[in-house]
Amino acid sequence: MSGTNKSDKKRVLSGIQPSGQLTIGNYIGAMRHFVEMQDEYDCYFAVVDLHAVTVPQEPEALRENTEAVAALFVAAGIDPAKAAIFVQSHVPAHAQLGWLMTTLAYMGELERMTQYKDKAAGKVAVGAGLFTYPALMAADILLYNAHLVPVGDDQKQHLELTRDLAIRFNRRFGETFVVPEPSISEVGARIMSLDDATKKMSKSNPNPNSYISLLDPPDVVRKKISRAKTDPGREVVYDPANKPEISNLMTIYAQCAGVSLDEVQKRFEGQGYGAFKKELAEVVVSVLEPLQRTYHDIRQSGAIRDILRDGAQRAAAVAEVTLRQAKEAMGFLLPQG
Ligand code: AQP
Repeated sequence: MSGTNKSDKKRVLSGIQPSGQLTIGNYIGAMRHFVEMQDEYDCYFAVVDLHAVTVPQEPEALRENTEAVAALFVAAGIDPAKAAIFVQSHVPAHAQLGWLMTTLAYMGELERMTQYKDKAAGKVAVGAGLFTYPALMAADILLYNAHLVPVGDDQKQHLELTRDLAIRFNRRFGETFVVPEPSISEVGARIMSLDDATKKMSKSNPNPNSYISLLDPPDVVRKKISRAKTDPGREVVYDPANKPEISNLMTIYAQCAGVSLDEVQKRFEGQGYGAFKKELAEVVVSVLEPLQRTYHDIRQSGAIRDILRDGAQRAAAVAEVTLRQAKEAMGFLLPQG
């Protein structure tokens, strides 16, 4: 198999788009799992800026968000000495293999992607990059021959397409890529909006009251949680079908406090939504405060650019080997030297 690990550790790859300020949904669904995996696996975590530009981005905001996401990786506990933290566009192999994957993906497959349908809905002009996004995401993963990809539930369909493309490539051109497995946790893989529990919490939602940003000051967190929509009644009971709003808030509590949903339910028995929301706000603040302190220290130190330079070098060393193997397998005449 190509791209075999230098170490015996299995590989992990995941990415987050710098398309806004990261939310507690990104943290619970993805980032905290990155931290848990970094000791056991050979990890590569990317700020996927090429994905972010599949919808319009303000240039200054994109630059700022790219550095902010990288700093949040570190603030959340990813150790750059263990995991390579890098910016996707700093490793040109992503765009190159992305193009090759676009040639393998079928229109019908891409048309079925629910994220594309959601993001394109109601838009007069939709960029072609939004449509081919899953082919680039497949390239991101396959370049590292990643065995595992920690993601939230919304990325499951893209992961299935990545597996299909890897299998298709291997059948057509010979064994080249590892077929990756998604790593999706049972609880917290889909945190919902604070104002509508039928919608996923998203950093690009124009209503800031719909999400808790990882950089929201404590008082903003308290205000957003006190205003979060709740279901009729007052019982703090986990019942996603009939009480989706309170069940979502209970999931956030459980994930931030490190307790089970059962424990949350028992703890707030007979207390009503008001008391629960007050404690929820404090639990969230207790996770965010230390993370924000580290974040501001890292930003002030200016260390992030060095971390990203080193991360890109480590990532490119792996990605370029795989890209070369894929191109060779497809019949490209490779440049000499
Ligand atoms: N609400 C969520 N609950 C759990 N996990 C989530 N993720 C995103 N939202 C939630 C996971 O976070 C990782 C990074 O996501 P992304 O930035 O690549 O794009 P996304 O999935 O489209 O996330 P957003 O916040 O909704 O971004 P925008 O608004 O730009 O589209 C992924 O693993 C994702 O599953």
